[in-house]
Amino acid sequence: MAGSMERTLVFVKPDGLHRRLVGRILQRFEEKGLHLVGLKLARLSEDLIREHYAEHRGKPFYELLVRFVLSGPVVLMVLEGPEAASVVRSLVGATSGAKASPGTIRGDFGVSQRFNLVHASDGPASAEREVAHFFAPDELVSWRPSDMDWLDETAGKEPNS
Ligand code: FUP
Repeated sequence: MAGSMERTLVFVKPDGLHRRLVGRILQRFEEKGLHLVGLKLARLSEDLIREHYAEHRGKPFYELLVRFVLSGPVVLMVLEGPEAASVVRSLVGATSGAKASPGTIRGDFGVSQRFNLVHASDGPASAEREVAHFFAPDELVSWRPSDMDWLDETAGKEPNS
């Protein structure tokens, strides 16, 4: 049984598209063992973005953040795997690229706090909310990668069984 399987939301922000880093960012998640169950290119509406960042409303960076994310297209994805939300957050790294550890996406590809390439849900509860915020149910595709038995010991059978 794959009891710990989760889904989480990621979007590559406009800086990631302008810098042509979408493929390399997605590759990090795939290499780790997560798989796509949703993927789309979109220009987000202002309402959607303001609601998404509602917890930051009133902070000094809020308007600049909204303007930045509205400034170009984004690539949204839903990734599935064991403990997907925390696995993705550790691959993404700290908020500011200048402080993010080398080896993380933000740590390897940037030095900015605002232009930090990706948004990733910060836990299973926000992941569930954010997946529903950005994807309709019929945009998600459930499937099981053929190597899943080797990625998650809770998912498959014992060797040689
Ligand atoms: P994170 O969860 O790492 O994406 O970061 P937060 O939810 O704390 O912040 C959301 C976004 O606001 C960040 F991705 C970048 C932006 N931000 C700023 O521009 N300045 C700040 O001081 C803090 C956050």
